[in-house]
Amino acid sequence: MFNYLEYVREGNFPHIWCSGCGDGIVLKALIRAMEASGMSRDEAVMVSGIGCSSRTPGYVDINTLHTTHGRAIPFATGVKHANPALKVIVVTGDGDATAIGGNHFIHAARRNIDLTVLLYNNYIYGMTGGQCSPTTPIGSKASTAKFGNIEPTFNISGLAIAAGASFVARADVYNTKQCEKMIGLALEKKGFSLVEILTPCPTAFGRRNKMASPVKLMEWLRDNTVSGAKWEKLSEEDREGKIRTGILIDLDKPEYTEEYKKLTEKLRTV
Ligand SMILES: Cc1ncc(C[n+]2csc(CCOP(=O)(O)OP(=O)(O)O)c2C)c(N)n1
Ligand code: SF4
Repeated sequence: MFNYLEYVREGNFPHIWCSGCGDGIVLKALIRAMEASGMSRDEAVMVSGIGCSSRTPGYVDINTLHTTHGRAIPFATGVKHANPALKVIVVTGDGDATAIGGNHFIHAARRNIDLTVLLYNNYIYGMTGGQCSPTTPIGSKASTAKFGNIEPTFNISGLAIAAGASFVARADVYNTKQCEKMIGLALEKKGFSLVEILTPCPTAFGRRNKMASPVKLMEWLRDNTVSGAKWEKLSEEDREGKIRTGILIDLDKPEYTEEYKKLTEKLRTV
């Protein structure tokens, strides 16, 4: 029997997430993936910024850093660079990683630094009450878009691929098995790995968009996501409006801390 309590800080419960929030489902998938990977908890470090999703490290009993809004990736880069043997996991939100922290996200992917980034995409700023983020769909309502958002959205996974990440996958909390699997693969991968995880925010997003019930949001995920194998069989027409999940890219490329080590060793012998 799996003992989740070994991985959590019981003293920090009950958690602060609203009922129906998907963040707890990601937490469970992450714990299961960590256990399956056989990683040492002493050698794992989890870093987050600020947001509902960024509360995750508060609940996990490994080395954790809760940093400033948008700055999880630079803190994590520092940790990894100081001790490349560590397994460094970043937990971030769509606002945290692609708005205030957008530049850090792009450049960590470009450097291909060995971080596992779990980006909880709930299409909104949850913690501060529902302002638009760069992933809020066109037409959706937000506290900063009372008449519907007119801004085009970022394709986060596409952005990471274009910037140079070696592993990019998309998952959603309706398909928990796939979510756990994608996190596990990202943990194994050397290089910048991203799992963009679609997760419902019934409070700040759902209520404004006729999906106040968490069940509605879960049904939306079920009906609008298509995993890799099924996606390949769909016609262009049937793909319209659907979101592809599963592995989107998996490449072997030079990793930053290894390249840095090689360079310092070379210079030492000159
Ligand atoms: C420098 C700075 N600007 C703004 C804030 C306010 N703030 C805290 S969390 C947050 C948004 C978080 O949204 P997201 O990253 O999407 O995470 P979610 O809460 O949806 O999980 C903002 C704007 C802050 N803490 N610091
Ligand atoms: S506001 Fe949204 S993201 Fe934050 S805990 Fe509530 S449901 Fe989750």
